[in-house]
Amino acid sequence: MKTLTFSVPGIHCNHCTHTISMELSDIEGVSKVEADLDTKMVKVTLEPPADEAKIRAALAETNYPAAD
Ligand SMILES: [Cu+2]
Repeated sequence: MKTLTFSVPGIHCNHCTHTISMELSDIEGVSKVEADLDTKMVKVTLEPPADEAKIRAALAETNYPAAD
């Protein structure tokens, strides 16, 4: 299990953080999602089969792409 942090510039309100949390939590292997409105950072605790690429893909699909 590891924790990855993503910068998501598109976060602008609590609805955004809620949407991101819901979408990422649906991914198998993701155990915890913390999306922060102030820092626009998303912290994800995961284990296989979830990985960084899957989280990035899900963020992009939800229209909240992670910054590089
Ligand atoms: Cu919003």
